[in-house]
Amino acid sequence: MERLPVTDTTHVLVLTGAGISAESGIPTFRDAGGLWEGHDVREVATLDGFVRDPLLVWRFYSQRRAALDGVVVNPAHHALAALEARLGERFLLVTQNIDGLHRAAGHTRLIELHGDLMRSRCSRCDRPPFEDRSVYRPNVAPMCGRCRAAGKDALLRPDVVWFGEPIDRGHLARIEAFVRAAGRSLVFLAVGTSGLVEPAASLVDAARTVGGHSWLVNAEPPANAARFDHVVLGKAGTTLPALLAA
Ligand code: BV8
Repeated sequence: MERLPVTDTTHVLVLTGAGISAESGIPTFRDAGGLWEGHDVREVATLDGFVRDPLLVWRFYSQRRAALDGVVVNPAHHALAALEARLGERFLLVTQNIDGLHRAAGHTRLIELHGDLMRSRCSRCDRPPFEDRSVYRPNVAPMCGRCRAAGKDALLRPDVVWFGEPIDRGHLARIEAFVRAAGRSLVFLAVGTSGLVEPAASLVDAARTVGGHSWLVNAEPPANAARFDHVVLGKAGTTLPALLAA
């Protein structure tokens, strides 16, 4: 079994997608066939979709909150947390997942690029996003209490990044700074992602630009496999612990 080439100067940037949580029992987007109640997920996970049918979108996110009940981290999450403990500031984890499992595994050097399923925010006022683990009843779309107190009606929304919405610029700047500082000592490792969603899918190109090496661990070859120097096909729960063994 190959080992990720980690020396005492290597900087490791990791990108994870739904595949790393699959062995914790969370269906990936592809497994679900990309549909939700007959709708294309990319329709449901958009602001337009939310404006058009907030109850449908809240059913989608409430069901995913309910499905997290009892879900635990798997060996792939633990292997990445051990790597962060080993590398410290020479490690950065970027996840597309909103399931919170990397935080549960103990990561502190973590960027949740697409937000957090267990956080909500007002769709109208600027109150800060807040923890919200509520599984709302199918015919209830939650409203903002602060707006109501001001005599206004405003829906709460999940604090996630929908298709067509911008990624937090601070997140992108932090990733860029890490890649630039690492330069040729960078190893980029993508795990469990189909490489279809931007801008996450292009991180591999940023790694190549600075002369870094790129690795992919995935159950099957994804769309952007050809952009990686090394592709390790297999389940993350078994492949990653071996690849990252000290
Ligand atoms: C933006 C929300 C600009 C929360 C998500 C350039 C080209 C083309 C399109 C675009 C582009 N730039 C922007 C776009 C549009 C769009 C986009 O990328 N569209 C795609 C579909 C073509 N991107 C955006 O809209 C982004 N915003 O760029 O803004 C902008 C700038 C200024 C002003 C306005 C706008 C925002 C993208 C974020 C979308 N939100 N999530 C939620 O509900 O989750 S993305 C959502 O889908 C997930 O978060 C996740 O990221 C994605 C699914 O991808 P994966 O995680 O890869 O999961 P998937 O199921 O697809 O694959 C799993 C893989 O794991 C598979 O390969 C499988 O084989 C593997 N696997 C399975 N089991 C295992 C395994 N591997 C290992 N072990 C296993 N056991």
